[in-house]
Amino acid sequence: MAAKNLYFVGTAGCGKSTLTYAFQLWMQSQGHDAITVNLDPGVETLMYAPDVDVRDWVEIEDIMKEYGLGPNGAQIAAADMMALNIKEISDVVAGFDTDYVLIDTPGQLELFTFRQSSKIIVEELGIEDSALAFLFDPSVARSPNGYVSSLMLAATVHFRHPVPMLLLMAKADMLKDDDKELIEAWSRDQYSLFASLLDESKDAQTSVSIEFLQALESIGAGRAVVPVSADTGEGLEQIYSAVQLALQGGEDLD
Ligand SMILES: Nc1nc2c(ncn2[C@@H]2O[C@H](COP(=O)(O)OP(=O)(O)OP(=O)(O)O)[C@@H](O)[C@H]2O)c(=O)[nH]1
Ligand SMILES: [Mg+2]
Repeated sequence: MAAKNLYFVGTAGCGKSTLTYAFQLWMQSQGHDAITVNLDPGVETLMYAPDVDVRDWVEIEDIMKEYGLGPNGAQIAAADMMALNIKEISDVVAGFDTDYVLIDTPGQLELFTFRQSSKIIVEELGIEDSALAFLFDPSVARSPNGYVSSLMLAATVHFRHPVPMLLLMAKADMLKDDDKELIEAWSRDQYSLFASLLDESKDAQTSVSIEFLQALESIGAGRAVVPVSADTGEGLEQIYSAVQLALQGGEDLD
């Protein structure tokens, strides 16, 4: 049986790397095999030792020096070089006997979203068995307008990578209970989100948010957002069941 690929995706600093590792530890504590793959060629320090590390093939520092590029240009070059090396990277990943491959993606979300190289990477690693975990950053998504922007971003990523996608509210431990309840209500029921948008001091952004929200609904992007925390372990089990459901019709690995 092919391993399942789960990509942790989201804006810079939203908690992708920490959650990738926390989820690996949780999987292992439940007796499931999971390896981690670092797809971020620019990361300087990681809090875990990835089983497969793209920096073994491509390193930002070297690219900057060799081609005289700045950090962003080098990221783009690195993404293309990763795609050129993806057969070899994918062979190394396939060499592990594991149920799950947890993939930590770069903070430059636009690279993963818009570059053709990332589509090549996802395909080569096995698109059939892949899912995305899109992380909302609570510092953005706790306001109604920020929540709608996060949904829009998630919808854009999903549009580019049409595989099952889970929406996660990262760092849920940082949210006050009241905020968490409100966000859960928004995620269950779009009318409560409409109500909160209208409650906020109404400005030009509010009407745009409402229009976008209506558009998102009509393309079916409204879905539950699961609160998760790498710190407390909240929601990790739900990530597992949601991926099982999405990729295996709900049977447990065991
Ligand atoms: N309180 C809390 N902090 C967290 C959690 N997850 C991550 N953090 C903190 O958020 C910061 C960023 O975490 P990272 O895991 O490096 O985020 P990232 O999305 O991988 O960052 P980039 O790869 O640079 O885009 C760090 O200071 C983490 O300690 C969490 O669940 N709760
Ligand atoms: Mg990271």
